[in-house]
Amino acid sequence: MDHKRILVTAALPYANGPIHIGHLAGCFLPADIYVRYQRAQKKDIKFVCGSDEHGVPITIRARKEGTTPQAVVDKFHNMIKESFKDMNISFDIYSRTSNANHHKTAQDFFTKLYNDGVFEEKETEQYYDEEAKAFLADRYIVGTCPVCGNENAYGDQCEKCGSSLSPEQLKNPRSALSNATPVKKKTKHWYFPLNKYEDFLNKWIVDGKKDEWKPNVYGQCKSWLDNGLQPRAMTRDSDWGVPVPLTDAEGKVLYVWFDAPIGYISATKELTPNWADYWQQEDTKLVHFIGKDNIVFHCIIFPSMLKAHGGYVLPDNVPANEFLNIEGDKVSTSRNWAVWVHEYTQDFPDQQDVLRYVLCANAPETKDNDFTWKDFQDRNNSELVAIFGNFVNRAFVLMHKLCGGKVPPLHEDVLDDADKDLIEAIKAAKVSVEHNIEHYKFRDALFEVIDLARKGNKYMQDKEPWKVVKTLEEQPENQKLIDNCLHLCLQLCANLSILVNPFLPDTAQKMLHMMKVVERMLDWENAGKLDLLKVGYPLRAPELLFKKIEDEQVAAQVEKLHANLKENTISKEETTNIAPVKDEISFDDFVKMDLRAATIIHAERVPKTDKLMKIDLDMGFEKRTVVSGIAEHYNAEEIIGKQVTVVANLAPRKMRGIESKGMILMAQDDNGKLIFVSPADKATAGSEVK
Ligand code: B3M
Ligand code: ZN
Repeated sequence: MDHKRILVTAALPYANGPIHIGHLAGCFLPADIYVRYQRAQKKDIKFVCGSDEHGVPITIRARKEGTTPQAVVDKFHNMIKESFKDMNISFDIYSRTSNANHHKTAQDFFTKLYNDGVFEEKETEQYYDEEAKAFLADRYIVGTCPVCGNENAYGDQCEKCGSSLSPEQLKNPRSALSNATPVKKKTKHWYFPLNKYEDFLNKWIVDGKKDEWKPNVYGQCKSWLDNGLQPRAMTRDSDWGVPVPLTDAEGKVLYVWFDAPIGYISATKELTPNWADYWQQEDTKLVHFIGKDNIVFHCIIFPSMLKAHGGYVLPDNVPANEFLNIEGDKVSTSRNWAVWVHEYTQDFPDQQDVLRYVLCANAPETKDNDFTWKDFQDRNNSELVAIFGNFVNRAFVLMHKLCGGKVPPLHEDVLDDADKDLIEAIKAAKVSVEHNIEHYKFRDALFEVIDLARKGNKYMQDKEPWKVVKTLEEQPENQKLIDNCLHLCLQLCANLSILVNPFLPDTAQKMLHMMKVVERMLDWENAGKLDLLKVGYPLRAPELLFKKIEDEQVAAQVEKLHANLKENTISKEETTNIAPVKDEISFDDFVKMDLRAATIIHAERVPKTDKLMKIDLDMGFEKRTVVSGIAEHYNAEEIIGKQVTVVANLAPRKMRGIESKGMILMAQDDNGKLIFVSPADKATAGSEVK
């Protein structure tokens, strides 16, 4: 379909901490590149975002710091907004979900669904902390695991043995907020029947989007749909959030993942009185830029909400990036292993474009990627400085030296193959940059831009106008060769400024200044043209576009990362996660346990459960099936082939009708993710672990 207007959203960051470069690389930078490109294409486009200011982590943080949730979100909202501005992320609006407009918009949305009878009302008993005066979400109840005796199991799962639990199964439950023993209390909630939207989603995604959407996005959707959807509560017991707009709903707020995506609508409303055009006209192209952990919310839940409401457009695409690691390690905010944007802009003032360049060149578009300071330095020094900056600088210096500071003419009569090839390269670059950006391939697009600059360097190097000038006394007609070389190099500079503008906006502005041309030249329709700078037009002296980054600068950054790492200062919440050492056992007890190396040969989620995965193992001497509580942490496909350690002589147990023979050993990383205890090198399946 031909779209008349585009609405771009970037995932609303939680206002319970500052943003780091992983956030930028995940969705804000790609969204900004896309939007800047479409603006240059003169498209009717809006770019909306804002802070996500609700949810349990914000209330927990406030409680810990002895302050209010509002104070927490005020602080981080402003900080995040500043970071985006510093990095030239060009939102048309950066709003926030604690404001009145959003509360009303979200409540109206809920009310419409309520009045249409969409929700299912259910009363259940839930644990309540009388000291903290709060209902306890699963993660805030701890107790003894009925399966393995771990005293610090969570209300939804025992991370020791992997059992999937409900809070009722815990022995000696206690509140993670106050340590008090919680009591059971009845509570009513409103559930959105996702199961009723399976047909709609299958038609829309599986039949409609599989070739357009990125494979990671489509794959996740498919596996959710294959496993079957279940009703989800869209309300919570809390005093922080958007109040549920019903008379019998005191102390209840909308679930944060119900209200947050509606935040895109509220922000558009705040931005323009024509907001409805962008949300309710079929010829709008809606694009959600997100990180991979948000796929289900943007592709399954929010579209179902929009469908249930009626009258809204659905996303045309949901380009989700994978994660960016730092120096080989996963970003962890609790360990402070991150490069914070507000610190970068302080340490590298006026070098926003360098970070934008590196994050785009190294974007986790198809797989997790790694940011290292060494790579940051290399890309700056050997690509931005040595290729792009060097080319532009030489073109300007030589034009001043050999052509009197003005754009020289082009002499058609002496055009040679090298000249013609360069002209073709300029035209081809426009086409491929455009194609790649339209298909959300920002890395490839950026490589095309750098490659064009590289071609410019090579062309100039081959033409050697600084040598030709020495022949002029004997062959004055050679001035034509010099003119042609610099004429084309300058037209190439003009083209580079247009092509680089979506990626490195500050650099494009500097180039405009040097060329003494107006902003309008950056219109995309000018890309590929060879008459952008008029013959005889005087240009300014060059200014340096990029400067070298020194070894000491990156060494200081690496040092800072390690110095700030909270490896040894274990926070209170982390100590509660670490179980005390159990009673001593004898060696004889130990050898009773039969541990074996095994290889995962097949895995699938157990339908209608969130956590259970059915795993087939090659044990060397036999094949067997084990049920493990890891489905929240892994996709079935990604674990096939992995080697694991298995307790082979554990008495079999039935889980959801499946006989589980043995247990796969798991540890936990800093983010609470379960990770396999795998042999470090390839082990023979079935070999004993001792
Ligand atoms: N607040 C951000 C996150 O998961 C979450 C996105 C909301 S988008 C509507 O990091
Ligand atoms: Zn357990």
